Amino acid sequence: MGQPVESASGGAAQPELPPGQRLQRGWPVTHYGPVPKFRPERWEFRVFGATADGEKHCWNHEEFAALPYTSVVADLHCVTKFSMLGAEWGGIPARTILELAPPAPAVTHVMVWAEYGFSSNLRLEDFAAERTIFATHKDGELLTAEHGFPLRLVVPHLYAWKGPKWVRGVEYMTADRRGFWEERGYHNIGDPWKEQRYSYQEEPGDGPEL
Ligand SMILES: Nc1nc2c(c(=O)[nH]1)N[C@H]1C(S)=C(S)[C@@H](COP(=O)(O)O)O[C@H]1N2
Ligand SMILES: [Mo]
Repeated sequence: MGQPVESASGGAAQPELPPGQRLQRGWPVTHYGPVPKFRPERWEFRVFGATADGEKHCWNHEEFAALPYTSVVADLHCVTKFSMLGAEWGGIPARTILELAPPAPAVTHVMVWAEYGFSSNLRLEDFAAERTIFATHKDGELLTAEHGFPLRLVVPHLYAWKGPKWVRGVEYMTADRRGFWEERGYHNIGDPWKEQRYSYQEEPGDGPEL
């Protein structure tokens, strides 16, 4: 679901699953480290780094939850080779954040930060993609703690590690820098359709020196 029927080059129909992936029934929990406890009074979502106005932008939980809500149907592809198809993610599009807290013109990448210092870097174009969404819900229900409550990023066209669970903020960057898994052997870009799993597959220009 959510994948084009024809490939960009025209012609062959695209399979539902990216190469090397298998369909998973149910929804496994995959992450590094413990599940953080949500403390609403301490929670805030921060946009910082190279913002257009040079200021930090913060929302508390109530303010963030009041932002315009939408939904996106998207698949989740874990680099460990399972895929979950056709989930409906509800939440706030990344584009809304870009509009409310615009980046400076020099921004090329973002670092998405989560609880316990987990992070993932994205090219600005991937973050700004129409279907990139900060999800609060899946299939109409609030996310559970282990799946990222109160907020996780979903980047439908990239491997799932590019979408941190328990997100707390976004750093606008004027140069690329590797996030948690990108420093630990995973590919800097992570396109599942190109099977960009590991950093040793990177080509010049795909990411900063390791
Ligand atoms: N904060 C945080 N987010 C994370 C991870 C993590 O280790 N920490 N793992 C990622 C990986 S590798 C995957 S496959 C998905 C899994 O999401 P799920 O547990 O909801 O299936 O979360 C991603 N988000
Ligand atoms: Mo994963």
